[in-house]
Parts: sequence; structure tokens; C-alpha cells
Amino acid sequence: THVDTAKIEEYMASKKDDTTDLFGIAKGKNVVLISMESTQNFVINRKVNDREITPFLNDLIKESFYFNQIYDQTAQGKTSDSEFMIDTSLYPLSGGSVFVRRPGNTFTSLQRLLRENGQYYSASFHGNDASFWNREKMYENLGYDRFFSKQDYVVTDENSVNYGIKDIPFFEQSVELMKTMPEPYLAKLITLTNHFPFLLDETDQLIAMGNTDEDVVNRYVTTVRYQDEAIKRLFQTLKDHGMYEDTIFVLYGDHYGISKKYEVALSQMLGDEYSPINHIQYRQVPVIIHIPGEGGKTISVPGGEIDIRPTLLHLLGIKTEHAISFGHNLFTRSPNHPVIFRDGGFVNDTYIFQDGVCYRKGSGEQLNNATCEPYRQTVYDELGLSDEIIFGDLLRFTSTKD
Ligand code: GP9
Ligand code: MN
Repeated sequence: THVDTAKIEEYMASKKDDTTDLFGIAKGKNVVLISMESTQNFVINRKVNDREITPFLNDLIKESFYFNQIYDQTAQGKTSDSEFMIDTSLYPLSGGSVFVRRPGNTFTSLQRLLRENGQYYSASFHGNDASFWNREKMYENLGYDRFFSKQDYVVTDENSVNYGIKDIPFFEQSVELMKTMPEPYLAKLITLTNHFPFLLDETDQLIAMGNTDEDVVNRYVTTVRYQDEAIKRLFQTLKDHGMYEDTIFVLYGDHYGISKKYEVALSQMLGDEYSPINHIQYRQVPVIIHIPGEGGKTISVPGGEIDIRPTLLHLLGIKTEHAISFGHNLFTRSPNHPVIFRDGGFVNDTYIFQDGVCYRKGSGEQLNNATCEPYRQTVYDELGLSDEIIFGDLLRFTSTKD
């Protein structure tokens, strides 16, 4: 194992941690993460039947750092994979969910880093059963202080749809629970209503359905619109309770909602000519970092969910150079560093490698695979090291477990 950890430490040493004048601008603030179920980036600033799908988020990004080229890097673990990347900045596994497969490993989690660098209290809020995705066990291992799950909410037939409590009552009740936490806190709120198959009561439909050949795509518009309304009300409630000003908000889509087989209908709705590289484009998820009082900026560097943690830590003024992780600070990330997918594909500012084919990103032109080869080596190296860390439980040799 000494050899293994040396290799990993050598790799980490090769990552530089450039600083910017944004370092520490949110130091000591409460952190509210909002995991937006199945929310893809194409909904932002998009109208269907002449109506915005996300009117609130469209306003919010004007006063936020809005990262518009962030890719879904999840695999079979879906929501739990996105949580894993944000909490550990390691890659998910190629099969199954790390939450289910390795809940006993040592991890240098976001929760621990925040506790050690600012005495943060950490909690997760989610309307589903505590055992779903093995969250209850994994959260404890990651160092969360509290998990508010289904049993902490008043859940009725009237306030539920599909997987559970609807986002509006979920947020309303969550704010009451958030008030009980010591500050500073990290609160992760995981929405649920915009989940396949995107069912919604008629009274909650605030926008007309899409009019493609696929009802899944048509309904998706309505559940994303509902989620947007829920987030708008959450922000208003937090303002009303004095819980907004001293908080940094990170909103992100956890993964795609429209699976590949519905992408032809999706491209129809978006007016895109369908091509194989649309798929990668559709796998972009919005990442919005809102700090009250800071101006707005859209940042178009390619990145992935694994990069959210170092970006957040940078704003909180916490140095990450010693934390073993694969993410990069999005404010300094190199545009040609590949954004790595669990199936071995990647995307950067110039190339896309997908299903064994190398493409030029802008034109979709097919290139000789040799062009993508150097980046594929990075893909192979990073996924290999991340897997070694997880399967060998190697962080137990490099970090302290409390
Ligand atoms: C379930 C919710 C949805 O608790 O997180 O799970 P998903 O199917 O998106 O992984
Ligand atoms: Mn999900």
C-alpha cells in the first residue's frame, strides 16, 4: 500500500492550486447546497410555448456565478454518485453506487474539511426513506451530523407525488428544520419532484407541456417549472427568516433526466438538428453559485460535478492542495483538461471522445482517434487512481478518521 499511496500523492502534487482574488470571499458563511433532481442545463434561459421553463433561475444567474459547461459525470449511482463527487471529489464507480458498495471506507469528506476548517455542522435534507441509496449509513461515515429524511417530514397523500413529498412543502418544512442547526452549517437540500417519469398534479402545472412526440419530454417541462417555483419560494422564505444574507448557495443539476432514447424528441423541442455529439451537450447540468451581494458572471470553462467541491472550498477560503481529490477549481481550471466520464469518454474545449469515436467539439467532425489519445491517457490514469483509492480504501493511510 505504500507504493499505491506514493503514486497517488505524486499525482496530487502535479495538480496546482492557483489562487484568485475570489479566495475566501464567502469565508465562514453558511453553505446551502441544492441538488436539483434530473435538471439539465438546456432548461436555463429556454422558452417552451413562449414561456420560460425556469424564470427564477434565469433571474438568479444574473446575480451569480453561472457555470454553463458543466457535465453530468454520474454512473449507475445517479443522485448518490453526484453526492459522492461533491462530498469527496473522487470519481464514482463504473458499476453500482459507492454509497452502497463502500459505505465503510475512510473519506476526507467535505463535511470533515468544513468541520476542521470552521467548525461547520453538516446536515442533509431529503424526502425519501433514509435507507434509499444507503444514505443513512454513508452519511454517518462521511461525517454528517444529521440526516433529515422522510420520517422528519409531514408527508401526506396531498403533499406527495411520484417518489414522495413535493418540492414546495419539502422546502417549507426544511427551513423549519434548518433553524434548529448550529451555525455555521452546511445544509444539502435534495429535491425530488422532477424525477422520471415526471408526474405532477394538474394544479401544480405552471406551464403547458411540451409538444414533442414523447410525453416524457413534454411532462419534464412541467416538473422543472414546478421545481423552479419551489426554489423561488425557498429563497423568499429564507429571506423572510433572515437566513439568506450570510449564506453561499450552490445549486446544481444532479444528472440528466431525459435519457438517450428520448433525445430525438428533445432535439425536436430545442430545434436542434440531431447529431451524435448532441448527446454530450445534453449531458450538461447547470451549476449556479450565489453569494448575496456579489455580481453575476457566466463562466464557460468545461468542467464536471467533481469540480464543484474545490470551487466551493476556494470561495470559503479553504486550501485544498493536501486533500486527495480529482476535482479542479472551476475559476482556474484549464479548458483543455478533459472532463472525464465513467464510460471512458471525455470532453474538453476542443474534443469529444464518445463511444470510441473522437470528434471535433465545435463542428462534430470525426477525427482520427490518435488526436484524442493523449487525453484518453489522462482519463485512464484518473479513473484508475480513483478506483484504486476506493477499492483499496487507501485514504485510511493518508487522513485521520474521527
Ligand atoms: C431518491 C432520489 C432519486 O432518494 O435521490 O434518486 P435517483 O433515481 O435520481 O438516483
Ligand atoms: Mn437524481
